This record gives sequence, structure tokens and C-alpha cells, in this order.
Amino acid sequence: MEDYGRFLALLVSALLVGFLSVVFSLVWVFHYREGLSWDGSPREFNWHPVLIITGFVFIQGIAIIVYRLPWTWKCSKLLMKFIHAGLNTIAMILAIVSMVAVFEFHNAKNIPNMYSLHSWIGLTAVIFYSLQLFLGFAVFLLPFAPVPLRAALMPIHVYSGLTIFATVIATALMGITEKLIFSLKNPAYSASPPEATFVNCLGLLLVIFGALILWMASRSHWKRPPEENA
Ligand code: ASC
Repeated sequence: MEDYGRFLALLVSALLVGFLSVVFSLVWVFHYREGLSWDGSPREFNWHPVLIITGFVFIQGIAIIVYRLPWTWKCSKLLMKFIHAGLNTIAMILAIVSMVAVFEFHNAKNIPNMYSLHSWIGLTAVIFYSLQLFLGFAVFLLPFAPVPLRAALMPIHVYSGLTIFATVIATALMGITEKLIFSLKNPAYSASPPEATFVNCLGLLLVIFGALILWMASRSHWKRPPEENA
């Protein structure tokens, strides 16, 4: 591979920024909020940012770039497909559990569901992500689809995957903003208390993580060579 060092530097940066985002989400809920539990309280809601950032952002990001890791090019393509599908399945389950946490919290507190733009786009992303996973499994993992169909659907699979990933990050930023406006009252968000600044930084980390993953995924010279174990 040409510029292996550059790829490695980007990969390590993405892993660090992604891991730091997960740590920031935990510091947010444990240090600034009330922590985690599953009892209809705001602590149940807190699973939402933690599971979304861990699963729907970090794990999905890794799932997108697993085919780019040069030391896996000697592994069978089928094994890599299982890893790609497995990571995406874990991300989907965490995203669904994180939505259940919000619905249960809302219902326990009589807060309306599904009125915000964050909720509309977020639910749409989870539905399309699940469809993408199901279709990807049926077409690229199971041995039934003919090669011309695989070839025709691959650019669409790549395009929708990257679009869903970018949408998830945008949706997370909307959710973070909403939550800060709702929950920071005294002092308000507009007074820039430490929690506001800290969580704004979490939003910046998510954008940087997304930018790094999309860069690695869109460099054609970092693609797995098709001739090896294709
Ligand atoms: C697959 C696979 C590929 C593509 C290719 C069509 O299932 O392993 O490399 O589809 O066959 O683009």
C-alpha cells in the first residue's frame, strides 16, 4: 500500500477521537447528569447519548472502515464481511435500545414523543440503517445473489451507508443541542456553564470523527485490492 504511514496516522487519530467521544459521553452523564439506570428517570434517558455515541457513531464508524485495514487484506473476504455485518448489527441493537430508553423515559414523565426534528431524522436513520443491514446481508453475505446484481447494488450500498453515517452524526449534534437547551436552566445554556462548554466539545469531537472516517472511506487507493480473495 502506498502511504501506509499516513493511513495508520489517520486510523489512530480516528480511534482516539472516537474513544474520547465515548469517554466524554460518560463524563457528561456521570459527572454533569445523574448517571445511568433503567427506571423511567432521567438516568434512563442518559443511556441514549451513551449508546448512540458508542454504537451508532463509534462502532458504525469502525464497521465502515474495516475493509480499509491493510493487514486484513490477507484475511478471507467472507470473514471481513462477517466482521462488517457483525459490528453493524451491534450498532443497530445499541441504537434501538437507546431509543427504547428515550420512549420509556418520556412515557414515564408524560413527555410527548416524536415531535422534534432530531427524533424524525433519528428514527428515519435507524429504519434506513436496519434496511441497509438486512439488504446488505441478503445480497452481499448470503451466497444467492448473482455477481451482476452485487456489482449493481454495491455503489448504492456504499452511498447509503456513508449518507446514513453522516446523518447519524448530524442527528447526534441536534440531540446534544436540544438536551443542553432543555436541561440547562440555572445557569442557562446561553450563560456557557462548564457542562455546556464540555458538551459542545463532545459535538466537535463527533464532527472530527465523522470527517476522519469519511476521508478514509473515500480514498480509492486505500481500498482492499479486488484481486486478492475477491
Ligand atoms: C460482493 C463482493 C464484492 C462485490 C462485487 C460486486 O459481494 O464480495 O467485492 O459484491 O462482487 O461489486
